[in-house]
Parts: sequence; C-alpha cells; structure tokens
Amino acid sequence: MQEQPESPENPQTRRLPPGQQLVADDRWPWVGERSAAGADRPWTLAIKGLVMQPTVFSLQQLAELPQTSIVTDIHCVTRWSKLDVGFAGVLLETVLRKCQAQPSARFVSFMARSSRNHSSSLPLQEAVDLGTLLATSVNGQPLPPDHGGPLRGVVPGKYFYKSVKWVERIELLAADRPGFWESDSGYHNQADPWQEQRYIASSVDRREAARLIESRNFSGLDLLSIDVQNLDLAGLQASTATLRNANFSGCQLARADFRQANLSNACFRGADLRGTDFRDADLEGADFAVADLRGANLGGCSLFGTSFCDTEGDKITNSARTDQHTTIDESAMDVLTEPQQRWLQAFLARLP
Ligand SMILES: Nc1nc2c(c(=O)[nH]1)N[C@H]1C(S)=C(S)[C@@H](COP(=O)(O)O)O[C@H]1N2
Ligand SMILES: [Mo]
Repeated sequence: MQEQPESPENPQTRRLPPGQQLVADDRWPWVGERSAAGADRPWTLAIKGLVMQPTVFSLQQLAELPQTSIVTDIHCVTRWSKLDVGFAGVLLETVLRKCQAQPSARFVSFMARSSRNHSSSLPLQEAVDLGTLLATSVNGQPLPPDHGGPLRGVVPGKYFYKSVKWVERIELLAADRPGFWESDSGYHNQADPWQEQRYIASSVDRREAARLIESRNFSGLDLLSIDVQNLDLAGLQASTATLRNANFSGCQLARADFRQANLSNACFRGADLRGTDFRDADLEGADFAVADLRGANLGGCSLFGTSFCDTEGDKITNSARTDQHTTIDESAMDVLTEPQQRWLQAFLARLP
C-alpha cells in the first residue's frame, strides 16, 4: 500500500492568523486586569442606553434565558492563541431580544465592574453577527474570576481585547465610544486577527521622529508603532518609554537602556542588542528572532508570547544569539509557547 505523504503543515497552525503562536494546551495566560472590583456585591448585568426596555438581570435571571454553547479560538493581540475553547452562556442577541434595541442604536459598549471601568465596543450588528456571547462557563466549568467570572463577553473572530471580563453593563449607543485599550493604548478598533489589525498607525510624524533619533533619547515618551528599522541607535536611552509595536528590526542598539519600557509586540529581528538592558520591561509578543542578545539582560521582563526564534513545523530556525552573559528568567518557561520553551531550554542548558 502506498503511504500517504505527510502534510508538512500541522492542521492547527493552519488555523492560526498571521503572527500568532499556540500556547501550550494546558495554559491560558492572563492579560490586563486580574480581578473585578466590588466582588462582594451581588452580580447584576444592566442593559441600558438605546433600548426600549432597559433591564437589570441577576445571574439567576440570565441562567433562565436560553443558553448557548460555542467553541471558539482565542487570539490575543500579543501573539498567543488558544484553539477550541468551549464557552457557554447567553448570546448578546438573546438578551437584546428581551430589551429591544432602538432603531438609532449602532454600537454596543461592554463595561466591566473593575477599578478602571474597563470597556470595549463594537458595531452592534457586527457584535450580533459574530455570535457574541455573555459567557458564564468555560470548558464545562464556571468561568474562573481571574478570567472574567462570573460573566465575560466573548467575541469570536476578534482579538481577545474585545472580550471584556466582568461585564456588568452593556450600553447601546448611536455613536461609537472606543474602549480602554482602543482609546488609551492605540489598539486597533476593528481588531480583525486575520488582517492583523493590532494597532493604529504611529502618531509620531517624520520630522519629530528624526529629531528623537538624533537625540537618542526616547525616555518616558509614548512612541506607539514608531518605525526606526535599520538605524544606528547604539546606547539609546528609552527607559519607561511606551514603544508598543515599535519596529527596531535590524537596528544597532548595543548597550541601549530599555528598563521598564513597554515593548509589547515590538520587533527586534536581527537587531544588535549586545549588552542591552531590558530589565522589568514588558516584552509580551516581542520578536527577537536573529537578534544578537549576547550580554543582554531580560531579567524581570514580562514574556508572554515573546519569540526568540522562528519555527517551521518542528524545526527551530533564525534563533537569537546568546552567550553566558545573557540573562533570561527561568520563569519565562511558563509563559512562552512550546517551541519558544524549547529554545529557552536549550539556552539554559548552555549556561555554565
Ligand atoms: N475588564 C477587562 N477585560 C479585559 C481586559 C482587561 O484588562 N480588563 N483585557 C482584555 C485583553 S487585552 C485580553 S487579551 C483578554 C484576556 O483575557 P484573559 O485574561 O482571560 O486571558 O481580556 C480582555 N478583556
Ligand atoms: Mo490582549
């Protein structure tokens, strides 16, 4: 009998949007807020704004509405994904059938019971069409409080920041009211993972960028999505800067200071990072493939979804270069994806 040629592609990776990596099956990272506020008060869900019948539901009343189970994929903007997660609860559509949207309602805002009044919004029709769920359980268990229990939004087909944890208010609006990450941190308001709608474009114009590059001082500045690829920025001062989604690929950044900077989703591919200080920086989703990390210090960094190499099937390629003076916390083992963990294991094994 003829053998079937083995597919080079893992069927799971085919379901991954561009730039995403799978977390280990038993992992579910926490992102953003970790707990609700006022958890001692009984939980209620208020539907308000442009509805015919503003309503406050208790959890019991929600449980008495028709329940829906879905299986969906989680794609976090910081590049980790988790496939086939089973959520159950009440469809947004079911709740809205009770409360009846007014014709002028065009957007829906989900608001959390949390200390910073976290929220996110979507066009109303899109939220309904995507099958947005108000979830109370995950994989057959009550939703854990640190993942948004007792009640969270789950918006299939969008980056997970559209899925608000601890939802306690849903407001229908005539005009959009962009949420916390979207208005505060430059997250893209459309959030389609297949189109990599992660961040809005840089707010820094070219002249301002040129001046900053000349000064080599980014300390404390918000330079979301700045693109400085292939420049010589050796010794750059950038401690506490906000550099989400910045493009430093191919840069000379030896001995740069990125302490406590926010570098989530920053690209350092092929950059010279010898002796660079990243201590306590946020490196979630950052890419260090082909970078030279000899003597670099990544101690205390947040490393959810960080990459140090590329993978083709099971093969590790384009690894970052390290030496015995490179510092990466062993605890990162828990938060990296499986191929990246293999890379880290190999790195740790080489240490004296
Ligand atoms: N209330 C609240 N909801 C939130 C956030 C948050 O900070 N606060 N972060 C969002 C982001 S960016 C992501 S990726 C997911 C993370 O959910 P998890 O912590 O259960 O993985 O929640 C989303 N919903
Ligand atoms: Mo996220």
